[in-house]
Amino acid sequence: MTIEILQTGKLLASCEAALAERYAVHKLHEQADPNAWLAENGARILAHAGSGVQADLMDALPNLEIIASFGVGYDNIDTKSAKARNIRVTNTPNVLNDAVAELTIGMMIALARRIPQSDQFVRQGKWPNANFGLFTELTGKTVGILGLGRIGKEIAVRAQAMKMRVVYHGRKRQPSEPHIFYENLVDMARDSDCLVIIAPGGAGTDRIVSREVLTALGPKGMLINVARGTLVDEPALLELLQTGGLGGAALDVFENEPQVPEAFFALENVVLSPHQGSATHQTRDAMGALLVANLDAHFAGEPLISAVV
Ligand code: NAP
Ligand code: 8YV
Repeated sequence: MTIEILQTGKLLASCEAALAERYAVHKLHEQADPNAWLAENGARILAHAGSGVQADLMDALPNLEIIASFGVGYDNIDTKSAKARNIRVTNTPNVLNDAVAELTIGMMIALARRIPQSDQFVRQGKWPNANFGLFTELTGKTVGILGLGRIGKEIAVRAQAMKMRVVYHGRKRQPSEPHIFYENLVDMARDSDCLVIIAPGGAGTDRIVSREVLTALGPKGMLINVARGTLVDEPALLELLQTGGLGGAALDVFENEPQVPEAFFALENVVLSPHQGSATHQTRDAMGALLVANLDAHFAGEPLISAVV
């Protein structure tokens, strides 16, 4: 019997090809009337591949067994509802650690040295008439990592290689880690030159980087967010960047992606990126392969490789 699975959005081509080889794949986003399609066919669907599954979709798929998510963060999946319905949920951890850590370091240097702005300076023919200016060096600075998890640890290694001091905040101290632990995020921000956000999104971290945290980071402080926009009080961030209360920000993620408040575009002290943390061929292929491997394991009756529920 061919197993029928559902996509609700486009996936990476290599991932879609691998799914199509193994399963009968239905694409809800290509249906003229998705609700009518669900009413007629929803009961045949055993798996969802992609991301962003809420309780109403689970209700429309009464025989759903597994949600295989593309990405490590699963804040856009209602895991509580999934658990209540005995639906398994998998994600794609670890295979993206290096790519995200690389982008984080890249954005941190880009912000400190104003690399995007200097590129524009040269392209716009301004160099013959002016010097671009002097900026900040990361060597010897302290980076506070909010979320010293799988990716956070890879960022720490790279920051140390750049002769930075690493400190961290999380819900608990990690005794095997050599870095100083801060129980209080405001205190860590006050003692840090750069604050890197790499903790999960969701209710537990909503606006955890508050106005108070940003103010503690201060007029010379740099915020680097590669986690989720929801972790930051975005209006406060914007205001502090505009008024000099915060030194700068490098942002890969935003509260309402892909919409970015236009006021950011006018600021010289920001570096913006369209959620590119894991966006390399190598990493995205590995994420797709892990998504498929989780589905294969499930339908073979084997243990899941990376289950969150
Ligand atoms: P992880 O291994 O689970 O690490 C998460 C870290 O956050 C842990 O150290 C955890 O420490 C800390 N944390 C969790 N809840 C917290 C809270 N309420 N307050 C403070 N710290 C908390 O996750 P990961 O694989 O490194 O991924 C982290 C996140 O990065 C993902 O969830 C995703 O949202 C984001 N991400 C973004 C991109 C991108 O493209 N920009 C790519 C991949 C991932 P404690 O348990 O000690 O609190
Ligand atoms: C996205 C990410 O999932 O893994 C995560 O949590 O944020 C990213 O890797 C990826 O951009 C696919 O949408």
